[in-house]
Amino acid sequence: MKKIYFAGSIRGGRADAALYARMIDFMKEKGHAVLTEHVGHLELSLLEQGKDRDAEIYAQDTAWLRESELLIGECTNPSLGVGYELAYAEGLGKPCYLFYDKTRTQLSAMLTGDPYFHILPYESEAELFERLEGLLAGL
Ligand code: 6IA
Repeated sequence: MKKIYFAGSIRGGRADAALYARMIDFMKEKGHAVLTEHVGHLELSLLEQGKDRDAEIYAQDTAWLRESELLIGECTNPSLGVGYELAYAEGLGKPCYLFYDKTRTQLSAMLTGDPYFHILPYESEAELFERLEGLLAGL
Protein backbone atom coordinates (compact mmCIF):
# COMPACT_ATOMS: atom_id res chain seq x y z
CA MET A 1 0.00 0.00 0.00
CA LYS A 2 1.42 3.35 -1.06
CA LYS A 3 0.25 6.87 -0.29
CA ILE A 4 -0.46 8.43 -3.66
CA TYR A 5 -0.90 12.13 -4.38
CA PHE A 6 -3.19 12.26 -7.40
CA ALA A 7 -3.05 15.53 -9.35
CA GLY A 8 -5.66 16.67 -11.85
CA SER A 9 -7.11 19.93 -13.07
CA ILE A 10 -9.68 21.77 -10.94
CA ARG A 11 -9.84 25.48 -11.86
CA GLY A 12 -7.95 24.67 -15.06
CA GLY A 13 -11.17 22.96 -16.23
CA ARG A 14 -13.18 19.93 -15.21
CA ALA A 15 -13.62 18.25 -18.64
CA ASP A 16 -11.75 15.13 -17.41
CA ALA A 17 -13.15 14.98 -13.86
CA ALA A 18 -14.96 11.67 -14.48
CA LEU A 19 -11.72 10.15 -15.80
CA TYR A 20 -9.89 11.31 -12.63
CA ALA A 21 -12.61 9.61 -10.56
CA ARG A 22 -12.14 6.33 -12.48
CA MET A 23 -8.35 6.51 -11.99
CA ILE A 24 -8.74 7.20 -8.26
CA ASP A 25 -11.19 4.28 -7.86
CA PHE A 26 -8.75 2.00 -9.71
CA MET A 27 -5.81 2.98 -7.46
CA LYS A 28 -7.95 2.37 -4.36
CA GLU A 29 -9.15 -1.01 -5.71
CA LYS A 30 -5.49 -1.98 -6.05
CA GLY A 31 -5.07 -1.28 -2.33
CA HIS A 32 -3.45 2.15 -2.38
CA ALA A 33 -4.37 5.25 -0.38
CA VAL A 34 -5.18 8.30 -2.51
CA LEU A 35 -4.66 11.43 -0.41
CA THR A 36 -6.40 13.74 -2.87
CA GLU A 37 -9.69 11.97 -3.62
CA HIS A 38 -11.58 15.27 -3.99
CA VAL A 39 -9.82 15.84 -7.37
CA GLY A 40 -12.27 13.27 -8.82
CA HIS A 41 -15.40 14.62 -7.14
CA LEU A 42 -17.81 15.58 -9.88
CA GLU A 43 -19.67 18.15 -7.76
CA LEU A 44 -16.46 20.10 -7.09
CA SER A 45 -17.32 23.00 -9.41
CA LEU A 46 -20.31 23.82 -7.17
CA LEU A 47 -18.24 23.55 -4.01
CA GLU A 48 -15.63 25.81 -5.59
CA GLN A 49 -18.01 28.79 -5.50
CA GLY A 50 -16.77 29.91 -2.09
CA LYS A 51 -13.13 30.80 -2.70
CA ASP A 52 -12.27 31.95 0.82
CA ARG A 53 -10.55 28.62 1.56
CA ASP A 54 -7.54 28.97 -0.76
CA ALA A 55 -4.89 29.41 1.98
CA GLU A 56 -6.24 26.32 3.73
CA ILE A 57 -6.27 24.33 0.46
CA TYR A 58 -2.66 25.32 -0.28
CA ALA A 59 -1.51 24.35 3.24
CA GLN A 60 -3.35 21.00 3.11
CA ASP A 61 -2.21 20.05 -0.40
CA THR A 62 1.45 20.87 0.26
CA ALA A 63 1.26 18.87 3.52
CA TRP A 64 -0.18 15.91 1.54
CA LEU A 65 2.61 16.29 -1.04
CA ARG A 66 5.17 15.98 1.76
CA GLU A 67 3.34 12.98 3.22
CA SER A 68 2.86 11.16 -0.11
CA GLU A 69 5.23 8.50 -1.44
CA LEU A 70 4.63 9.27 -5.10
CA LEU A 71 2.60 11.52 -7.37
CA ILE A 72 0.41 10.37 -10.23
CA GLY A 73 -0.92 13.13 -12.46
CA GLU A 74 -3.40 13.19 -15.32
CA CYS A 75 -2.09 16.13 -17.33
CA THR A 76 -4.19 16.18 -20.52
CA ASN A 77 -6.15 19.22 -19.31
CA PRO A 78 -3.59 21.96 -18.55
CA SER A 79 -3.67 23.25 -14.97
CA LEU A 80 -1.41 25.79 -13.26
CA GLY A 81 -2.06 24.08 -9.93
CA VAL A 82 -0.96 20.69 -11.27
CA GLY A 83 2.17 22.25 -12.80
CA TYR A 84 2.98 23.83 -9.44
CA GLU A 85 2.44 20.51 -7.65
CA LEU A 86 4.75 18.71 -10.06
CA ALA A 87 7.62 21.13 -9.45
CA TYR A 88 6.96 20.97 -5.69
CA ALA A 89 7.02 17.15 -5.76
CA GLU A 90 10.23 17.16 -7.79
CA GLY A 91 11.78 19.46 -5.18
CA LEU A 92 10.89 16.92 -2.51
CA GLY A 93 12.29 14.04 -4.59
CA LYS A 94 8.91 12.25 -4.85
CA PRO A 95 8.62 10.00 -7.92
CA CYS A 96 6.19 11.58 -10.44
CA TYR A 97 4.24 9.66 -13.11
CA LEU A 98 2.43 11.82 -15.64
CA PHE A 99 -0.30 10.52 -17.92
CA TYR A 100 -1.64 12.44 -20.89
CA ASP A 101 -3.75 11.67 -23.95
CA LYS A 102 -1.42 12.37 -26.86
CA THR A 103 -4.33 12.52 -29.32
CA ARG A 104 -5.77 15.48 -27.39
CA THR A 105 -2.82 17.57 -26.27
CA GLN A 106 0.87 18.28 -26.49
CA LEU A 107 2.32 18.23 -23.00
CA SER A 108 4.38 21.24 -21.89
CA ALA A 109 8.08 21.05 -22.78
CA MET A 110 8.74 21.94 -19.12
CA LEU A 111 7.47 18.45 -18.28
CA THR A 112 8.54 16.37 -21.29
CA GLY A 113 11.91 18.13 -21.28
CA ASP A 114 12.62 17.33 -17.62
CA PRO A 115 14.19 13.85 -17.33
CA TYR A 116 13.01 13.68 -13.70
CA PHE A 117 9.41 12.98 -14.75
CA HIS A 118 8.14 9.57 -15.87
CA ILE A 119 5.95 10.49 -18.85
CA LEU A 120 3.18 8.04 -19.81
CA PRO A 121 1.42 9.06 -23.04
CA TYR A 122 -1.68 7.11 -24.05
CA GLU A 123 -4.11 7.02 -26.99
CA SER A 124 -7.16 5.41 -25.41
CA GLU A 125 -8.59 4.96 -21.95
CA ALA A 126 -7.92 1.21 -22.21
CA GLU A 127 -4.23 1.96 -22.77
CA LEU A 128 -4.19 4.42 -19.87
CA PHE A 129 -5.55 1.79 -17.46
CA GLU A 130 -3.17 -0.88 -18.81
CA ARG A 131 -0.24 1.44 -18.12
CA LEU A 132 -1.61 2.48 -14.73
CA GLU A 133 -2.02 -1.17 -13.75
CA GLY A 134 1.57 -1.91 -14.78
CA LEU A 135 2.85 1.08 -12.85
CA LEU A 136 0.96 0.12 -9.67
CA ALA A 137 2.07 -3.52 -9.94
CA GLY A 138 5.70 -2.36 -10.01
CA LEU A 139 5.51 -0.20 -6.87
O1 6IA B 1 -5.08 25.19 -10.84
P1 6IA B 1 -6.01 24.05 -10.57
O2 6IA B 1 -7.17 24.41 -9.70
O3 6IA B 1 -6.46 23.34 -11.83
O4 6IA B 1 -5.11 23.01 -9.71
C1 6IA B 1 -5.50 21.68 -9.49
C2 6IA B 1 -4.59 21.02 -8.46
O5 6IA B 1 -4.50 21.84 -7.30
C3 6IA B 1 -5.14 19.65 -8.01
O6 6IA B 1 -4.22 18.61 -8.33
C4 6IA B 1 -5.34 19.79 -6.50
O7 6IA B 1 -4.47 18.95 -5.77
C5 6IA B 1 -5.04 21.24 -6.16
N1 6IA B 1 -6.28 21.96 -5.84
C6 6IA B 1 -6.84 22.99 -6.52
N2 6IA B 1 -8.02 23.37 -5.97
C7 6IA B 1 -8.21 22.56 -4.94
C8 6IA B 1 -9.27 22.41 -4.00
N3 6IA B 1 -10.36 23.16 -4.14
N4 6IA B 1 -9.16 21.48 -3.04
C9 6IA B 1 -8.06 20.70 -2.99
N5 6IA B 1 -7.03 20.75 -3.87
C10 6IA B 1 -7.11 21.67 -4.83
C11 6IA B 1 -11.52 23.17 -3.29
C12 6IA B 1 -12.25 21.87 -3.19
C13 6IA B 1 -13.06 21.77 -1.89
C14 6IA B 1 -14.17 22.75 -1.86
C15 6IA B 1 -13.51 20.32 -1.70
